[in-house]
Amino acid sequence: MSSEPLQSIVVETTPFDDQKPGTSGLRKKVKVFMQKNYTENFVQCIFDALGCKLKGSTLIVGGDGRYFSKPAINTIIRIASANEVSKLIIGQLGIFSTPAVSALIRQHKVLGGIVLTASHNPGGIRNDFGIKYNIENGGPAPDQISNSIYELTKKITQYKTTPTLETDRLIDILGTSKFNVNGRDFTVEIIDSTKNYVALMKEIFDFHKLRALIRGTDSRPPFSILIDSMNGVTGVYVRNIFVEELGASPDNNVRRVVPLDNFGEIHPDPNLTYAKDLVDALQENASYDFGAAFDGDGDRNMILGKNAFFVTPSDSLAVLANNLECIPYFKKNGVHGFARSMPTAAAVDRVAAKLGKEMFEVPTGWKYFGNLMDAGRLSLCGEESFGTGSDHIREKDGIWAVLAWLSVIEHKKMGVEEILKEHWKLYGRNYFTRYDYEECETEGANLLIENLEKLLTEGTLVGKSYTAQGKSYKVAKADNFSYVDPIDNSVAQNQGIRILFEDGSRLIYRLSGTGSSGATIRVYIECYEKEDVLTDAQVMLKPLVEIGLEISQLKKFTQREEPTVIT
Ligand code: VG1
Ligand code: CO
Repeated sequence: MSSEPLQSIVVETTPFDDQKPGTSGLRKKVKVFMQKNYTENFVQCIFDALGCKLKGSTLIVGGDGRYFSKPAINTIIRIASANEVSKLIIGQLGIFSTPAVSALIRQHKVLGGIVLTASHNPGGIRNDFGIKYNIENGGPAPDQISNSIYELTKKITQYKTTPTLETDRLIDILGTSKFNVNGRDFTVEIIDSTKNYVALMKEIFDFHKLRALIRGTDSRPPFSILIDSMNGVTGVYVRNIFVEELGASPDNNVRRVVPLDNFGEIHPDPNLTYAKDLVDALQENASYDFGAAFDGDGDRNMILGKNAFFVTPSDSLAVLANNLECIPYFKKNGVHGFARSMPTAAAVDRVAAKLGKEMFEVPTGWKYFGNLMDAGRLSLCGEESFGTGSDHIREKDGIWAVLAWLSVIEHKKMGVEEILKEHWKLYGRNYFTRYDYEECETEGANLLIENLEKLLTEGTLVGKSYTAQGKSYKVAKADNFSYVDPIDNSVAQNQGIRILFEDGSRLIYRLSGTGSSGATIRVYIECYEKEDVLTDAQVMLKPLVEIGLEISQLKKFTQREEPTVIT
């Protein structure tokens, strides 16, 4: 390709005041990113935050292929070339799942990666886009780096770019292009989106056994699966892994496996509300033994059994923790500690206690797991928000979670529901539900949190009893969760209001940090039962839900009668 010398230029710009990264990167409406210099400013600030490490570095770039990905990648190429980055490794057509980016950063031992995604948020011209920076270990940038990026966005005055660098169709074709920018070499390598990731999964799992499970053997009928990519990026990985490698049927075992830049106008979030299609398919067709869905960028997963039997992510984590020995990766590397985010139900804690493993409780967001993994103290972790993963990478990993579940099923020769029932019998059951009130008025949502904080400072909650539907709960402790990282002692404060009851039940309130408009309030409700483990979760948690609404006065502050999503 073009080898004639190119010159970069400096472009004057002015700051935007809304470029604060949230729980996982900067997420805004596409229209916001399309504003003149908006994307350029943010990308330049990422580079400025990296300081002298940037010079001569290699970065991985790619994302879930949502609308605006291509122009954003072209902008990144031009700005990177002008900022003395020496090489970009980009997925063909800009496609990489979030777990695949994490894996590539680690495999190539590069400085980091830029992930273009707004994850489970809807895509398309009227919806969301996002940019996230991942560091050397493959994980999302820690708060300290995100904060310095944000500080820079507030005062940026110029960015550097190479406008004459021809990006037209550059990312469409596999191969390496070399440029000469300001007398330096700048390389763009376009690689296959799935190859490295598929190889990694083959190292971790026993594909022969999984293939036998899915295809069936002389002594065992095929285990019938239905994998739903929800038109997100996992489509390409699912076709490769489940159809080509594991022998699943492209017609009957997978669905929505062509990534679309607007996700077919659906909300690519694998939960009971937004993946209702999959739930219905499993309920209508009882021959399916297993169902799974992923979000837009492939880091979330939902696991269902026969007749759409639902596995809460908190239970999913606990079951995997209890059965890791059947996965070759853990046989080889051993199992160190476990961890969960604070709002995630504590089912895995019981497994950790029984197996004598270290257990960590971190704030919401995958970035808090990375240090523990790097220190060799954490092997498996999860979040209630459909995130499960291990120390094979530093992001949650939807496809990994499904392969892990299939490995457990293959090993135990049991179905999903049976496995859960056995687990509850052994450990008791943590009932969990989450109520989401999406896109509320920001003012009301803030007032709700302020009011709860007031109750905390007044100290009136502790010792108080609440009764609903004949059940009483006494408050043992109430606080705003803060976390000290055991490895680098960094502190994360105000991570969610917790009301902890004497019997171990919990109510948690926090505002979402991934939305792009209005405020989303999340209420997490959990209780534990040692004996009566087969009641429906919504029935079991009804009294606590009522109490949770009463304490927070949610209806008054939000004018909402019902949540938008119940999980
Ligand atoms: C949500 C989830 C959180 C998850 C985050 C990113 O954050 O609650 O557990 O880590 O999304 O997931 P929030 O701040 O909206 O509650 V993803 O798949 O959107 O990268
Ligand atoms: Co995601």
